Amino acid sequence: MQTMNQMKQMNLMMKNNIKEFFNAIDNSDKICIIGHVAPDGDCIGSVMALYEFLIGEYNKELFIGFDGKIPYNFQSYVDENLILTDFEDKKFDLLVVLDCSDEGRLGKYKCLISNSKKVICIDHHKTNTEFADINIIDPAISSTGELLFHILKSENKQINLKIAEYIYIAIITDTGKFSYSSTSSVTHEVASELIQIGVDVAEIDNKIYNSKPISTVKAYIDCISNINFYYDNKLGIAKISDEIINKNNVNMNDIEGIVEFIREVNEVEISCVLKEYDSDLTKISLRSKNDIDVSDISKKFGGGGHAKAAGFQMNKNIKDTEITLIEELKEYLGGGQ
Ligand SMILES: [Mn+2]
Repeated sequence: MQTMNQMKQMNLMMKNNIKEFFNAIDNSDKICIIGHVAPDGDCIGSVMALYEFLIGEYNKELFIGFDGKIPYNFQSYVDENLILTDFEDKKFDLLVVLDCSDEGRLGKYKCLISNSKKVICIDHHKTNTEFADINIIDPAISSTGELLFHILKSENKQINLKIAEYIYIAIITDTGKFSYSSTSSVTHEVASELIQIGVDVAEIDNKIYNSKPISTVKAYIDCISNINFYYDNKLGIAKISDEIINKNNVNMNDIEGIVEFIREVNEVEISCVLKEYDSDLTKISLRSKNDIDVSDISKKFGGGGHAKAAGFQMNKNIKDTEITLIEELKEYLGGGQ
């Protein structure tokens, strides 16, 4: 586990990369900050925290990009007018990519890589491909938000309340409210500092977790009433079908927490949610409880992520994806039925 002491003894390469990051900011006029497709709490929190920091400390032309709808519970934290829409012909001095493991995860903003003089990636995915010019990557850290906190602190930068709130959102969402194994004592120390700065923990919890529209909850109920279990209940699979989405008039990314719900089952080792995007496109989210590394499984199919939370997509319909996945997981979950 990482301790504050180890963090203070940040390795030399990391230190140099952080220096280069701040030099690059100093030397740039037009800066764009983006995250990964289908933005989640860590992605949104990190992008907005860095945006707030830059707007407070520098006089730069700033842009932010999110590819995919901002989930309903994060909308109050993002001014949608700031989001870059016409970008194909835009050139930037600096592109900062946050919480994104590879170029493919940039979605429609992938072209910005070649349209920017310098690219910096700040990330904590162990599957990160180091695609940027400067890579500040630490897979031992709970979230990109926490990593950003350490980066700012290492250069004695001021963290104001807004930045603190965004970093706190990034941390709680990526650690499952401090419950995943990526949560370290340092993560708690960081949270402690953020609360000292003035973060209202209960207010953020209400906004992020206790604000579900009834339509989303009904879609959630439809999904969890059709979970299938395999391999002596070690594998649980739920499907978010097009039918469920349309019937309840919700967005795919608004239905949260199903993969975590399945993992609550005592015997479950791998929980899985299949999302039907098209008749030949299904996205797969995987979570593991103990020793199985689901990022290895995802990598086989061109995806990535963390040991206990990963994902990929398949060009198959949702039913065939389920069949393929059950077969694929046989080697991890063994015999039984
Ligand atoms: Mn993350």
